[in-house]
Order: sequence, then structure tokens, then C-alpha cells
Amino acid sequence: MRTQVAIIGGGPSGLLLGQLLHRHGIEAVVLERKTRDYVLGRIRAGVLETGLVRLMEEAGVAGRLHREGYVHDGTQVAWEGGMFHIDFKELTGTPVVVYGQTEVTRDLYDAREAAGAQTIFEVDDVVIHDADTDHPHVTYTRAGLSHRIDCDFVAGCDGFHGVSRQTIPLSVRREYEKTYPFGWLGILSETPPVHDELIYANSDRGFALCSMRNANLSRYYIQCALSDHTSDWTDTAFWSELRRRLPENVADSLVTSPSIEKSIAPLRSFVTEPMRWGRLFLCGDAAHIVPPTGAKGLNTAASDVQYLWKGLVQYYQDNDSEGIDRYSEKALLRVWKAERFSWWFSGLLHRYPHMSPFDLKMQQADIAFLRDNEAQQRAFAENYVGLPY
Ligand code: RFL
Ligand code: PHB
Repeated sequence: MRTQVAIIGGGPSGLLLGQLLHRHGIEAVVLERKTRDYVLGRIRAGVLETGLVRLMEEAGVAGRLHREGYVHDGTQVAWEGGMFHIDFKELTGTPVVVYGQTEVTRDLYDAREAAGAQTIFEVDDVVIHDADTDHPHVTYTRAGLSHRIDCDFVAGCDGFHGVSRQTIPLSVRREYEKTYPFGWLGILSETPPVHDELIYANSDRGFALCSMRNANLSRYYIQCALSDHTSDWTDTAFWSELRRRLPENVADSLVTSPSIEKSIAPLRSFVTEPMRWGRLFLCGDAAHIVPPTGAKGLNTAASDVQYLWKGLVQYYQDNDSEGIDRYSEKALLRVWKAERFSWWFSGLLHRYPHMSPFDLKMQQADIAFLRDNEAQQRAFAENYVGLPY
């Protein structure tokens, strides 16, 4: 088989890139290791920057997002029994949109199918060959048979555990990583959200987050030990711990019910440089990971897709390689800023083991400064709604 762009990974990065290329007459095949249902069953991001919303519009898949997404003009930060508001709209003129990653992915799969674009599910043994030449190709197996795709470019959109990043030789690749000494235990419940905005909470028992998907679907997280398993946490234990980490008036209005999903995610900051090797381009979690505090993962994947899609269109339509040549440099400039924000916001809200009394005072001063200083709130809001592409 031959295509213009072979996309490894049918998560949001790969699907969005595929759809944007398709709309501009560039052919792409998406190879996905799992089934469509499996990909859609992963509960992940919930907050979209307007940059991603614009890309969904550009890809022609924003109809349901505009009908069903919730526009949030600000967020709440809970601390020391109280809560303060950061008004994104007033500080930056821009809101964010609450719409699940699952829905983004579903919309993209539906559009891909409607367009007759090819997605090959349940592929194994994907190998990228000759990425440092002008004639790369990808091989894989499916149902025991071997296949080959010849292409002009390969987009590595296969997430943190994929093969694309590993294809770049260690002599070229430089990795930067920070792991955090805790995880997030998240649950999804068919209950009305406790507040009409997200609540990010710093408490002496650790971090908590109240988020949502719709008027009767809530997403809550609490910081947990890395050694915890979901089986250690009954629903009752989760709700009771969440209540203890929220201001009393919020805890009192929390509506609980049995969870419909429960998972634990470790927290990690990670960047690989460069994001391009020859004709292979890394996009999204394949190249970088942020801790979820601040909701930057999916949104940073989207900004990579924006640079890459524009670069490929420039290459095919104008015979100009400037966009793809500068892809890694442009993407990384924005990636590192998202890394900084997610790392800083994680530090602001979590309880780290072995925090000294001085460390705690610094954390408290940092939150008080955010609460009391408009310039700091504006900087926060600019990062949260998304830095310009
Ligand atoms: P994905 O979503 O991991 O998709 C990669 C796809 O590649 C497939 N794959 C392969 N396919 C073929 N061959 C191989 N060898 C393959 N290896 C892997 C996988 O099956 C998968 O389908 O990466 P992508 O597309 O770059 O998307 C990144 C986002 O998923 C991620 O950044 C966000 O979910 C992070 N994140 C959040 N981001 C936000 O912007 N806002 C949020 O509110 C937010 N909340 C979160 C999050 C991530 C979380 N977890 C669980 C890590 C909350 C959580 C709890
Ligand atoms: C979510 O709704 O899953 C969510 C929201 C905000 C975050 C992380 C996750 O910072």
C-alpha cells in the first residue's frame, strides 16, 4: 500500500492530524494498536483550549462540541477552607470549553469514517523503516499477516508507550523527565457536578479536583499514593476523602453515587528532543507528557498537530519545506512553556512527602500571591486558556 502520510496511533493527535490533512487533500492512513471501542473507553482529558476548538472547527468536526460543550469563563481554587475565583474571560478575553477527550475522539472517528479515510485497527509489531531517508516505509502485522505501507512522511502519534519515539536513535534523542511521588485517583459518577466551574483544591490531606463532563456526569480526582490500587479505594472511601479535602460548604453540597469508572494515573513530566528525525515527526504524548494539573496534555498535542499539519500543507501545496523544517523548534518552544505551567501548578497544589515547614510556607505564599495579585492571576489565566500557537 502507498499513502502520503502514515500516522501511527489513532488517539486524538493522530485522528486530528489525519482529518486536517484529509480536508486539504493530503492522504493519510492511521494505524491503531487497539480497537475503536477500547480507545473510546479511556477516560482522560476534559478541558479544551480555544486553540483546540479552532482546530476542530478547521477539521469540520466541531458541531457537537459547540452544541454540547460547556464554556467555562473561569476556575475556582480552594485553599484553607475558602475558595477564590480566577476569571479567564475578564483577564484574557478567552474561556475554555469542557468537553471530554472521549467525545473529541468519537467525533474524529465518525468524521474519518464518513470521509472514507482508512483507519486500520488492531495492528501489531509496527516498525518504522528508513525514516532518515526520502523513502520511509512502515511495516506491521494484523491477524497474523504482514503488511507494508510506503509513504512520504511518518507521523508518530502513538502516545508515551508507542514505538515512534524509540525509532529515533539514542545518539540523536535527548530525554528530560521528572516523576512525581504521587498519583491521581479519578472517578466518574452519574451525578450533577458540585460546582458550575472546576475546583482545584490544595488541602493538608493533599490535592483534589472537581471536574465534570455534563450536567449529570462528574469527574473527581484526589491525590493518592503511588502504591495505591483502585481496589484499595471503595467508593465510600473515595467520597469521604474527597469531602475532607474540599471547603465545608462545597463538601456539604456534593452529590455522590456509585462510580462508573475508577482509575489511577501516575504523574510525569517528560520531553524528548528533537521532535523530528528525517521524515518522522513526533506529535502529542509520543514526544511529551505533563502532569494533568492544568489540563495541558491534549491541548499541547493539539498545538503540535497545528504546526505539523500547516507544515505538511505548505510542503505539498507550495513545495516549501520551511514549515516542516521548523516543526520541532516551534513545537518545543510551546511544549516547554506548557511543561513549566503544569509543573508549577502541580507544585502549588499537591502535598509532597517530606515537605519541610519552610516548603509548606512557600507553597502557601505562592497560593496567597495568586489569590491577591492580579498580574499573577493574569499569567495563570493566559497559561490555562492556552498560550498562542
Ligand atoms: P494517546 O491518547 O495516548 O493516543 C496514542 C494512540 O496510539 C496507540 N498506539 C499505537 N498504535 C499503533 N502502534 C503502536 N505501536 C502503538 N502504540 C500506541 C494507542 O493505543 C493510542 O490510541 O496520545 P495522543 O493522541 O498524543 O493524545 C494525548 C492525550 O491523550 C493526553 O495528552 C491527555 O489525555 C492528557 N490529559 C489531559 N489533557 C488535557 O489537555 N486536558 C485534560 O483535562 C487532561 N486530563 C489527561 C487528563 C490524562 C490523564 N491520564 C489518564 C494520563 C486526565 C488524565 C487522568
Ligand atoms: C478532567 O476533567 O478530567 C480534568 C480537568 C482538569 C484537569 C485534569 C483533568 O486539570
